[in-house]
Amino acid sequence: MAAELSKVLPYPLIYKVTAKTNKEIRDMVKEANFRDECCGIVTWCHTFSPSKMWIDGLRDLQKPGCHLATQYNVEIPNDEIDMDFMNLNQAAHGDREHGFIGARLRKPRKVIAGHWKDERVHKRLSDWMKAAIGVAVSKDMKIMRFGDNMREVAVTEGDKVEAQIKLGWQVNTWAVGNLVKEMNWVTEEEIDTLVAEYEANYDIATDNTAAIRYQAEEEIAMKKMLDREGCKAFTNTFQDLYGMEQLPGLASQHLMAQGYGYGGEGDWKVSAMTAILKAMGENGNGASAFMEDYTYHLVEGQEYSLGAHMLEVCPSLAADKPRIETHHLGIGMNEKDPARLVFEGKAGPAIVTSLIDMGGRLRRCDGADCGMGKEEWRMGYYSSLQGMWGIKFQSHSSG
Ligand SMILES: [Mn+2]
Repeated sequence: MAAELSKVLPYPLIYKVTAKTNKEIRDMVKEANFRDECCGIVTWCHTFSPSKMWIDGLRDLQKPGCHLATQYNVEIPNDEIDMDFMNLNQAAHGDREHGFIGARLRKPRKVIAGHWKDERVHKRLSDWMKAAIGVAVSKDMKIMRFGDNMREVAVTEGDKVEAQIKLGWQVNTWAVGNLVKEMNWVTEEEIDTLVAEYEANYDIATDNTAAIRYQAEEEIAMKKMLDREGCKAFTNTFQDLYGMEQLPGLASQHLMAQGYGYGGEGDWKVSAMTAILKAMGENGNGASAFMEDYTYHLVEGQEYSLGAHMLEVCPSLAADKPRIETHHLGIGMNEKDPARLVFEGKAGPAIVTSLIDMGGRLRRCDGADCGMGKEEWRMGYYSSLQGMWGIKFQSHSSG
C-alpha cells in the first residue's frame, strides 16, 4: 500500500513497521523524531489495535501525524465472510480505537478517511504532506534582517523569542554595512553571469544598464550572505540603505523566484511565511508572494482590495514574461531609480494570509477567494499547522 501510494503522492511514503507492541511503536516514533528526512508519520489500522500501547509513542511524537482511516479491500465479501475473516479484518474497529487515543491525548493530528486507492484520499494525503513539509521548513527557518523595521509601524513587530520557541524561526539582524561590504567584493564577471540570466528570463525594457547591474550586485551579495548563514528568508527597509544607492527591487524579486522569503519594511513574520508557503507550494516555487493590501474596490457585489508593493512582487505571479524597467521611487534612501520586474498578474483562485502578534499569541488571518479544491487545500494546511505549532490561532475567512 505504501509503495503504491508513493507513486501518486508528492513525496515518498515509506513502510516502516506493522506495529504490535508498545516498544515497536516507541522505536518507530524515536526514529521519526530523530531523522531529518522524515517530515511526519501516517498510521493506519489493518485490524484491531489496542491503543494503550500507542500512548507512549504518540506522546513522544514531535512531527506531524496523520491517521489514515482505510483498509486494503474495498468491499465486504458477503458470500464468503466467516469468523477468520472477521478476526483479521477489523480496520473500522481499529480506527475507532486509534481515533479515541489520539483525541484522548489531545494530540494534534490529521484524520483522512476513505479507500486508499481513492483519488480524493490521494489529494488529501498530498495536501497533508505539503503541510508537513511546511512544518519541517518552519522548524529550520532562519531569517536575515538587513536593518530593523520601518519606523513607527506596529503590525510588523513581534516577539522573536516566542516565535523561535513556537515556530522555530531564528530571526536576527545584520548591519546594512555588512551587505555594502559584501557588494564591494562582487566581481564584474559574477554580475555578467547574473545579467545574462536576467536577459534569458526577462525582457529588458530600459536603457539603464547600470541600474540592472547594480541590482545584480545586490542580489549576488545578499544571496551569498543568506546561503552562508543558512537563511531562507530576509527583510530590509527603504529607511536603512546606508551606503546603497537603490532599494533592492529586481534583486529581491529574483531571490523570491528562487524560493527565498521576503517581507517589506522589516516584516520578518511575513518573510518567513512566504518562504514556508513557497516550500509547500506546487512545482517547487509555487505562486506564493509577499504583498500588502493597498486600496479597496467597494462596488457592491464586486468588493476586493488591491494587493501590491512598491517593488518586491514575486514573478511567480506573472501571467506573461516580466519586463525589467526602471522608475523613480520617491520614498526612503534611494539615490537612483531602482530596476524592477513589471508584469501582469495571473488570474485565478488565491488565498490571502497574514500573521500578526497579538501579545501572548499569534493570529493568522486568511481571506480566501477559492475554488473548491483550493478551499480543501487551505483547510488541510491550516489545521495541520495549527496543530503542529501548538499555537492558538484565530482566523476569519471571507469569500
Ligand atoms: Mn510596504
